[in-house]
Amino acid sequence: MTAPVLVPILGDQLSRSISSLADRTPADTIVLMMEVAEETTYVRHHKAKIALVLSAMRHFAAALREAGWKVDYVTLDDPANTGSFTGEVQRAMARHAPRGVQVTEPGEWRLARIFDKWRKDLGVRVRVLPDTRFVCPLPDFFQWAAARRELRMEWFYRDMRRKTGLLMEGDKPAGGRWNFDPENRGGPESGLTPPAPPRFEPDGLTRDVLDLVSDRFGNHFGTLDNFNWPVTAEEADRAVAAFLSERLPLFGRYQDAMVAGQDSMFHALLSPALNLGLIDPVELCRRAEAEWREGRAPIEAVEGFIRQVIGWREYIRGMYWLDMPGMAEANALDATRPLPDFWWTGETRMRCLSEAVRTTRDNAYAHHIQRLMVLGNFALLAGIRPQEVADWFLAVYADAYQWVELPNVAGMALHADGGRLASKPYAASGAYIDRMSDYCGTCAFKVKVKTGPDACPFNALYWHFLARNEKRLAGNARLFQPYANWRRMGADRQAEYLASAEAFLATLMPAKPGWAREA
Ligand code: FAD
Ligand code: DLZ
Repeated sequence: MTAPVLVPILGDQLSRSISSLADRTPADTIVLMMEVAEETTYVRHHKAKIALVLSAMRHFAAALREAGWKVDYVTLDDPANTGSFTGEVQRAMARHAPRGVQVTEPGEWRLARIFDKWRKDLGVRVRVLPDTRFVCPLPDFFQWAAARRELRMEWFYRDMRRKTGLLMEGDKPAGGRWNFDPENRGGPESGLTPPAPPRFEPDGLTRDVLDLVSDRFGNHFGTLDNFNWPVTAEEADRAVAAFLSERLPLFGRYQDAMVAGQDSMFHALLSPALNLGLIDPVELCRRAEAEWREGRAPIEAVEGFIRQVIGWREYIRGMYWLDMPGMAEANALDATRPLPDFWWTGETRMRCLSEAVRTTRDNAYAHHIQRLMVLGNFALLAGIRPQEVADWFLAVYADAYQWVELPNVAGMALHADGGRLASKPYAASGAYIDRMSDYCGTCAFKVKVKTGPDACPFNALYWHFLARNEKRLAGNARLFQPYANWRRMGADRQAEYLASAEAFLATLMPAKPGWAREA
């Protein structure tokens, strides 16, 4: 009998179509799946994120076995577990004496470097295959980027529409426009009650994992009480069906709206399953397109959704691999303030922020506008060090892997990349949050008050941010009007704003070390 090929499958490679298995047959393949301490703690992930990944891994292994594959599965509580991918691959090599190792490229830079070492050190041929679960192969993205001075998502997205044929009529965009964003800016309306997401009752495998996580990671951020993520492709399919029929029609209109206590609004809640590989993104978009073509959802909702998946998600991934490793260190605005304690405790009188931290703790989820315009906006205006913000985002969300988290944090939210990803910083005062949410009415701070101890801190922080970054940002054409307003307001008013912002910033308590990474 010929020696087998060892195929390690990582926790976010749970797709039956994964490239590392595509040319293999069960007869001479050993699939290796590894629960390892290094992955569970390289940042101290939210308990629900660890539970999701481990439960989905165990279900995937069971499905592979049922389909006839030999799966060597190392559990976290195996006494011989070395705690690292490299240690576990070496142990598996001793067990199976494979003739080669075949693996799909990883989603994070640090693991790509580890795979490079395997190529040198393992003593057998190591094939690293492209991850084909994206519309845009990385070499194509690099070529696209090399041909342009400005790397705007909009142009990339149109290419992805042409490539997939999604929402196309020949070479023209369906509905006559590429972009329906202007129709997608609805604020919260009173009495808005989005349908509850479907329930996924934990089965035996998930219950075992929940017990393991609460025993072993009880001191990590977050709760397991509301664990409700799909952990198999079948459950993810049910989540897709529920989204398409119940929430997609209003997804566009309320995409940017925030309502206290409504943690998911009309969002898809599909990013955890998409990023694990339980859903095929193009197939998902084809199903969304059918909702429009068959008259069940309006074009603005469907276009808005498809833009997120084949536009933003693909573009973000391309930017990550294009700009790493520099992206992890980028700090174009020289932001040095430590992350405030309330990002972990939720204890702040700012209602928008306490709501965003609460849903994050309860669900390992916050929707996009909470991440961008509440948390991200606060970190941008307050000048929090990007690496601390990135660690927080990587730790707390069920969908967070560095390839998708970091460009969103460093590029989109914090402008730490100097504007490579977003043509202007997403900076906003309290008025924006008031327009797009129902938070401000019962907030301890007053959104209409501009300065002083009762004023919404976003108001003065906004001008503080513009003032301290004037040399860097005043030349940005999209900030012409805000800077004109700043200059027109006169020295006394400017000084009031700056003093008010400084007084607020002085109240921020830095987070204790050890929340996101071992102290
Ligand atoms: P919906 O709003 O329903 O959108 C549908 C899908 O579009 C999502 O499932 C997601 O796959 C995709 N999508 C939408 N926007 C983006 C985007 N900007 N980047 C990539 N994909 C997008 N997304 C993650 O998957 N992981 C992260 O770690 C992550 N971190 C973020 C950090 C910040 C600071 C910001 C501003 C955004 C981040 N996002 C991240 C993007 C986005 O907020 C989430 O994808 C979205 O909230 C997931 O919820 P949903 O499935 O309900 O999405
Ligand atoms: C996120 C995560 C966690 C918490 N645990 C594991 C694990 O034990 N084993 C595993 O294979 N993968 C895990 N993952 C996902 C990896 O961290 C992920 O594959 C990399 O971050 C690359 O995106």
